[in-house]
Amino acid sequence: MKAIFAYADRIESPTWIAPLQAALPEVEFHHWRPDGPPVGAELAIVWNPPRDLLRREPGVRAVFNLGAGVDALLGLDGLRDDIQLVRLEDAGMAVQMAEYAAYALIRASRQFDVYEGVQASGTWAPQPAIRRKEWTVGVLGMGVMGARVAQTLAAMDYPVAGWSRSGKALPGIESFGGREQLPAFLARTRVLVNTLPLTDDTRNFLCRETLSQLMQGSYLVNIGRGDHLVEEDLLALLETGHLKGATLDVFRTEPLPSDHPFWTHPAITITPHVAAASLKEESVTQIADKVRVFMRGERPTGLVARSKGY
Ligand code: NDP
Ligand code: OXD
Repeated sequence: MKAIFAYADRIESPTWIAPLQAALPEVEFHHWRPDGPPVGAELAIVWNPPRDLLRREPGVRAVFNLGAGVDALLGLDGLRDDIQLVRLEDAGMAVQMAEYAAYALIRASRQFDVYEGVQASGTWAPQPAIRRKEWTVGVLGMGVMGARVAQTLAAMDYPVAGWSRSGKALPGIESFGGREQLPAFLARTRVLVNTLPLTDDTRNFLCRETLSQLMQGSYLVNIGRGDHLVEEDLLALLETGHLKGATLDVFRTEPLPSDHPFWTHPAITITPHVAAASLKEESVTQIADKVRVFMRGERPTGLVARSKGY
C-alpha cells in the first residue's frame, strides 16, 4: 500500500518520513510534491495538508493527522464521506497542554506577572497571599486535552469546572454540559482555558457575548484554535477591564503578523502555537498502530465523527 506524506509548517518532513517508513515497512511512503505526479496513494499522513491533496490523490481512503485538531482536514477539497479521518489521541500532548495552562494560571494567580513588571526597578514588593477559592478555573472542552488540563489544575487545589457538549463528568471537576448550562459555567469562572476543537459550532465562540459573562477581572487562556476568538472583542474587554489578561497560543492568522496589536498589548502574552508539540516518537508509534488497524479492515481509535466535526 502507498502513502503520501504531506505537511505544512512545524513538522519537518524529512525527519518524520524516515521513522514512519521504519515503523511501517509494509507501506511505501512518498513525499508530497506540489508539482509532482500522483503516486496512487491509499493512505495520507499529514499535518496542515495542502487543500488539493485529495484531488491530486483521489485513491486515498484514510487520512491520518499528526495532531489532535482536524479542522484543517475537514476543509480539504474533495473530502468524500467514505474517507476516514483519524487523529492523534494525546500522544504526549495532553501533559504539555496541562503544563501550559498551569503556567498561565499560576503566573496570574501567584502574581508572577507583577513581579516580572517591577524587577527592573529593583522593587521588593510582596503581594498579598492568594485565596485559592477565588481563582475559579473553567475549562472549555473535556476531551483528551481538556480533561488532563482540568485534572492537573484541580490537583493544585484550584476549583475547576469543565464544560463540554455532553457534560462529561470527572472526579473532582464540576461538570457543565451544553448551551443551557453555559451561563452558569461562565459566571463562576475567573480563568477560562479553551481546549475546544474548531467546528462550525465553536468558531467565534470566544466573543463579547461569552467573555463578558465571565467574572469581572478574568483571564483567558486560548490553546484551542485562533478562529475560536473574536480578536476585537478581546481587545475591547481588556480595554474596559472586564478581562485582566490573556495568554494566547493560537491565532486566526499564523504566524501572527508582526504588526498585529496583540504583540504589544501589555495584558496579552503570546506564544507561537507551541502549547503542545507533536512528539515524534509517540506520534509515529501511535500512527503506525492506527494504520495497521486500518489495513486489517478494522476501525482505528481516534476516528473523527464527521457529523460533529471532531
Ligand atoms: P477531543 O475530541 O478529545 O475533545 C473535544 C472536547 O470538546 C469534548 O469534550 C467535546 O465534548 C467538546 N466539544 C466539542 N464541540 C463542542 C461544543 N459545540 N460544545 C461543547 N463542547 C464541545 O479533542 P482533544 O481534547 O484531543 O483536542 C481539542 C483541541 O485542542 C484540538 O481540536 C485542537 O484544536 C487543540 N489542540 C491545540 C494544541 C496546541 O498546541 N495549541 C495541541 C493539541 C490540540 P464531548 O465530550 O461531549 O464530545
Ligand atoms: C494539534 C495542534 O491540534 O498541535 O495537535 O494544534
